[in-house]
Amino acid sequence: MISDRLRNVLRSAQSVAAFTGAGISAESGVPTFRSKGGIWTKMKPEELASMDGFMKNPDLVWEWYAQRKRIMADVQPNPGHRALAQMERLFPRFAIITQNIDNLHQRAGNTVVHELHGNIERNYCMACGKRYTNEEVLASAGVPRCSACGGTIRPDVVWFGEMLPEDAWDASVRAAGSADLFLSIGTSTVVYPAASLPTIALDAGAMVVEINPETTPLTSRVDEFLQGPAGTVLPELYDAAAAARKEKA
Ligand code: BJW
Ligand code: ZN
Repeated sequence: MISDRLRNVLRSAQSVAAFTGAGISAESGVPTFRSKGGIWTKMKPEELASMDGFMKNPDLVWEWYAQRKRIMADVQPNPGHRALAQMERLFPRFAIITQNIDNLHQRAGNTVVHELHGNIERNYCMACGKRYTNEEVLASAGVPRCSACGGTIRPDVVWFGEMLPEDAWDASVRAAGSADLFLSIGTSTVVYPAASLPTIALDAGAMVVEINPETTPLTSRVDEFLQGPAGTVLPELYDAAAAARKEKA
């Protein structure tokens, strides 16, 4: 399953970037967006994950986030997340670039995590910017109101039409552009600008490996496609990396 070429790159790589999407958390019990049975087979993305959607139907959008906040607070990192945390210790530079908002990489032990689409544990007032914890906003039913100014509170996530956080984006572009090995894991690679990161890595000469049970628009351009669930493939990749780097030492 692991080619000689990949084994050689695992042995020599100084810098690794792992780009993750909803698929890596699927085996923890967090629903994906676009897979079979995913959230958006039932609802249009713009109706839930956009400012327009929130303005038109605040109760529906807030209830969707409240439900996902509860799910994400209860789930645990899976073997895929844990393998990436172990891999961080094998390479001089190792960055997670995640589109996920669920904190599971941090909870698995990764220390360099660039969050492109925000974080489900944070919330802020759209009028005055005051920050709120999930405990505070989930205490009462319905869309929460700011205690300081009465404004509407929203989750600190990136909706369609909104800019990505500049620091996380800049750090992700640097990590993709300087990686010897770039892993694209559990993402459909259809949401931009995040989906341009594998191309940045390819153009800069990285070996790009995709890990997904299904093909995506990226698949035909990667150096290797490891087809399967992240929770199975990533522990195998970690074992191969640990063995290769032990040989080297
Ligand atoms: C497994 C598995 C297992 C299952 N193991 N794998 C250029 C071209 C076209 C459009 C645009 C463009 N540039 C910008 C746009 C517009 C838009 C966009 O990209 N639209 C396209 C969809 C058409 N982008 C934006 O609006 C972005 N902002 C922006 O561009 O700002 C500049 C700007 C400002 C103003 C005007 C114009 C431009 C913002 C995008 C924000 C995305 N936000 C969301 C919601 C976050 C909060 C929340 O969670 O509620 O982010 S949308 C949603 O999609 C979420 C995800 O992070 C993101 C990506 O989804 P992901 O992670 O790939 O999940 P899935 O479900 O799609 O795929 C799961 C995969 O896992 C599948 O492949 C499965 O097979 C696999 N899988 N089991 C491994 N066990
Ligand atoms: Zn306020």
